[in-house]
Amino acid sequence: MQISLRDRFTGSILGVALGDAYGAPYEGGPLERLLWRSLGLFKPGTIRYTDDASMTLTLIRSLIEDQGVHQDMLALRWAAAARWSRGYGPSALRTLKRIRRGADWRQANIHDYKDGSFGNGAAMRVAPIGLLFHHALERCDEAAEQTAVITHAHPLAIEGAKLIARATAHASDNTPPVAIVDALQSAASAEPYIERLAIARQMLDEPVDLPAVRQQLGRSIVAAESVVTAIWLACSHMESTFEQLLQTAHAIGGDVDTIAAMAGGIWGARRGRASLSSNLLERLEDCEAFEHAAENLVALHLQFLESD
Ligand code: R7I
Ligand code: MG
Ligand code: MG
Repeated sequence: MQISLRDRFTGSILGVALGDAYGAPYEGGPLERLLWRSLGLFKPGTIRYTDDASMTLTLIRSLIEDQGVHQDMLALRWAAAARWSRGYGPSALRTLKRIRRGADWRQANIHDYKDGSFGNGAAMRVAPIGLLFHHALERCDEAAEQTAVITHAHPLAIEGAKLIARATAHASDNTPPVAIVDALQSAASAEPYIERLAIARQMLDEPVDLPAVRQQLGRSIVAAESVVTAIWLACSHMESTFEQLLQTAHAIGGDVDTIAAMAGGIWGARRGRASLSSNLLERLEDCEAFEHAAENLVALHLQFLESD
């Protein structure tokens, strides 16, 4: 079956939002879960998304408005949209608040950690870059880095964002799962990613072993301990339903919303919107906004293709 570009873009962005929203109630320890269960119930019948999908949506709107990555504008837009109630990473929220108060992102991003944060916050929001530049992987890398560094200057956070962007790009080109991991292994340069991608590649040939996934790939909010987990999750569930992917994300535990969001973006880019169930979509907060943004991203992609 032919899957259109529009179906792949909307599938990917809705995949991010669904993974995030349906993963959030399972994230972290008992206290975090309790807090999210009360925050997440703000509208009856609606599943609330968190920082992962919020920053993804703002990134798409910024790409459209600015006709590409404009770092200073993007920093201001992310800062303006940040709300603690969306469950931001602690340092990321402080960085965005500093930018909101007038600090330059080039200083704000190294205030808490001198080399910058190595959290997974840069990778969780990068799917739009993979879609927009899926025809030009070097530009994809460059744009992923430009978006990452605004809040996450650490090389491991940046490489994590590049890997998720590339994985999304390959998936949107209909690359089969094993070939996605092979391509990422050739692209990776930092040891933690090279090692984990080799393990993930091997795991694709074996039955799913969740304790091994948790131990060897990781499940934390640190980029190096969640990016490859998400890539494995998407690639090992490429022929499964989205609900099955979510179920495995819940069972892995840890940073569930983010692992499911990153995996959901990759899965949706290959499988397309038509493979997402309407049961899940019906309850997603702001579902139309994500879909509309993804459609605008298709138009920008086509515009870039024409001018190349
Ligand atoms: O990376 P970030 O935006 O967090 C994203 C996560 C996702 O799970 C979201 O769903 C949301 O829940 O948060 O936020 P940061 O605060 O930049 O980084 C996350 C955490 O990584 C920090 O709070 C630290 O615990 C850790 N961390 C570091 N620890 C020591 N040294 C990040 N960088 C460092 C570091 O340099
Ligand atoms: Mg989150
Ligand atoms: Mg998270």
